[in-house]
Parts: sequence; C-alpha cells; structure tokens
Amino acid sequence: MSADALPRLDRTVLPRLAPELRPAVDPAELRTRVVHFGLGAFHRAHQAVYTEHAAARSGQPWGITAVAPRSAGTVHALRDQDCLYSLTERRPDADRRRVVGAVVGALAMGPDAEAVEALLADPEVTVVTLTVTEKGYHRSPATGGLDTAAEPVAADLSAAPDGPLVTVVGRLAAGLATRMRAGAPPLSVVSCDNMAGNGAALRRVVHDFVRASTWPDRARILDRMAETVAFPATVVDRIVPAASEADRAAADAALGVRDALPVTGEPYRQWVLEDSFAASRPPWELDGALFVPDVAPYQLTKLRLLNGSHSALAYLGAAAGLTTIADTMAADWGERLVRALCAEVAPTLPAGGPDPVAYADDLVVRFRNPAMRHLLRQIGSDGSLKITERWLPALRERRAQGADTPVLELALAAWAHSTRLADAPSDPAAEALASCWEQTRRPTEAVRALLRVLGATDLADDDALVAAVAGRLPALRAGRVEV
Ligand code: CS2
Repeated sequence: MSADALPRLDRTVLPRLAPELRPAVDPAELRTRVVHFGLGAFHRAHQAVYTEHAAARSGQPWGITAVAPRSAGTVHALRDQDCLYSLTERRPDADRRRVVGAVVGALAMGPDAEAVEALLADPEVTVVTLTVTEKGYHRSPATGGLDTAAEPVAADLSAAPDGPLVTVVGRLAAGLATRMRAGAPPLSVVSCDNMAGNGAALRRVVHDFVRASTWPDRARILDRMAETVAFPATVVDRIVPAASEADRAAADAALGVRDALPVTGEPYRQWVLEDSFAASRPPWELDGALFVPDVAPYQLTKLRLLNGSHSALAYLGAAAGLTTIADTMAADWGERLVRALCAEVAPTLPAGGPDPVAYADDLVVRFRNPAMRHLLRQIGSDGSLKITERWLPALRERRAQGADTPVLELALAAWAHSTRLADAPSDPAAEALASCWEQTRRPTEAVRALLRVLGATDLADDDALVAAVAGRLPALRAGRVEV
C-alpha cells in the first residue's frame, strides 16, 4: 500500500497497532508538567523517552509540551498526529520500533506565545528542558555571558512588553518573570545542549537577559529567580541522525500507518544530571538516568571524546570525500583517529568519569554501527560554536602542559579547510569565516584569523600551533588524511 493510502498515526489508530508498537503510557492520562524548547529529533529520541518511561513506571502523569522556536511546520505535523511519533532503534542486526507517547502538546514559540507564557507560569509545570543547540544561547565568545548586541537578542530586549520574542532565552526569561510575579512555585530549567557547564551557562544568559531588560521590577525578579529557579547541569547522549525519506518509508511500512515525523537513533542512550533540582521532576532514574553531585567528569568526557571525535571525523571525512560517520570508520584512518584523539585529550579529563580507553572502545563500536547513516555535513554544521566546546579547551590545556597536540592540529586544519569551500557546512559565523581566506594569501594568516573569529586570540597568537595547523592543509586539500 502506498504511504498516502495508509491511515495517519494518531490516538485513534493506537488500538490497532501490535502491542509492542504502542506507547509505554496512555498519552490521555498525561498532563503537561514539563515544557521543552526545541522540537528536534534529539529531544524526541532522548528526554521524551526517559519521561515516558518515568511516567509509565511511576504512574505519575508527566507529559511534555514541546515548543518549537522556529519551525511551525513541525508543530502542525505533530499536532496532526496527536503529538505521537515513532522511534526506531537502529541495531546492527535488526531495527526495533515503537510509538512514543510522552509529548502531549506542541506549540510554536512565536504564534503560540500566550500559551507558552501561560505554561511557564503554571504551578503544575515544574520542569523546563531545552535542546536548542549551542547557537540558541547567544553567548558572547569573549565573556560567555549573553551577547546583548547580537541582533535577535537586542530585538528581544527592546520588544514591547507583549511584543513578539524571537530568542528562546528572551522567551524563557519573560516567562520566568511572569512566573516570579505570580508567586508561582519553584521550578528547574534543564539545558540538554552539548556545552560544558550547560546549567550555569543557561542560568547566566537568562539572568543577563533580565538584567539587561527595561522591566521596572527586574531587580526583584532576579532575586526571586535566584531563590526559586534551579539550572542543573546535564549530559545527554544518544546518536540521532536526521531522519531520511528511507527512514520515513520504513517506519510507515512497519507500522502500517503514516508517520510524518519518525525518529531514528542508535540503541545506546545515557542521561547524567546534577542532583540539584528546585522542585518535583519526573523520576527519570526509573529509566536509568544517573543523578550525581557533579556532572563535570561525565560532561567533559562526552564532549571531548565523543563530540570531539565526531567533529574531527566530520571535517576529515569531508576532506577525504566521504559522506557518513560509518564511511569514516570504514576508512583505514577512522578508528586510528578516534583512538588517537581520545588518547591526546584524556589527560585533560577530571577524575571520576568513565575510563577513557574503555570509552574509546565503545565509541568505535557506536560509530561503526552499519545500520546508522549519520551525515558528516549534519555534524559539521555550526562548527564555530561546536569546536570551541569540543577541542579548544583541551588543546589549551595540553599546550599549557607542554604536550604535543598533533591530532587536534590535524582536526583544526580539516575544519579550517572546510570553511574555505564553496559548499562549506552551515555556520552562524560563515561569512566571517569565509572572509578570513579572502583577506590573505598566506595560510598561516588565514588560520590565525579563523581562530580569532572563534574568540581564541590566545591560540591565534600561538605561532607554533598556527604553523602546525597550516602545515597540514596541503595534504587535506589533496584529499589525504594522514593520522
Ligand atoms: C553530534 C551530536 O551533530 C553533532 O554535533 O556530535 O549531535 C552527537 O551525535 C550527540 O551529542 C550524541 O549524544
């Protein structure tokens, strides 16, 4: 049967699905107690799954209303399906698929501003989670605080009291202010983005927004926020490539219903959270989430080893003309690169996290998963924000210790090379990056300028580093990866 002839996935078709394909909870029994910003595949394959299992296993009605900062299209598609979607775990041997029922509402941040605002002030809502990617935070590379001069942030700061807000930080700050004014109970705001100290980073930009606002009661709001809003740090992990047409067709065929928003991911998932919530939360530990006093060892291990390797594979693989992570792992240098990067970076990791050698072993297996098609281009996007988290802090630490850093230099060269190409991966700083190459014919000067765009003036002034990175460019230009 063609997909168009299939009935649409929604609550009415659930009873017709095989029991193992149905959600773990009856969505009709859930209420919105979590608001999530960022309606992407990652949230639907990660926090939504933990929340669904937490609700199912505790009998508590933890449902999620997900807010899309921009794409109203996804909101409509999700609403058309009563917020249901299928999740396919891509195992090397076979796929495992089922419908997830944790999401009970979908809102578009702009058009549905009033509803979003009301939920943020709702005493029943005690948790807000975010997956808005690094660029959603609008941090200044120089200070780490809110970049109040960035155009959308400045627009939000000068918006009329009931005017439209375009940044998630502005929307969240305004919603929290309403909650504080109403004297609503405490709540926790949980950043699930790939940044070191993500809780503190989010707290800072939200507080900065309130401080920079023209709200007459901003001082009181800040005081009350400091008392009643927690920003725990978290580490989220699951590889979730963007769904392809083939994924959609496979989901439709296996479910016997049409799902416009299927998600596919690897079987592995992990969530480590700082145990510092201000109010009640879903008992995610019932689904294996780990609550710890300090997430830093887990966070830095994941960022520097997993995400660090991912970015390195993305730019090196692209230079070699490859398309997916699995392609890079099939190349003779792929596994060597992952292991060498992990070994180079491991001395910078705090004690108390996973063993780096065992972690690297697991990464090789996860990256090799032949059932996954994770595009290098997807991982290579927004590099200017990603590599400052994933590579540069470790690079600085190793150089300060007087150690050689050949693998990070090679990775940086591959990134630099990518910024020069006509089809460079998308990046909010794309123009500034491209102009680094237009202003000079000398590769060392271009590399220096690129590092300055990243806000890494210290590294730009490191002549030995700059020369080493530039020295790797000719081989990469010729499509050779020499690990
Ligand atoms: C990836 C991450 O796209 C990327 O930048 O490195 O999305 C990665 O797949 C996840 O962080 C894995 O947990």
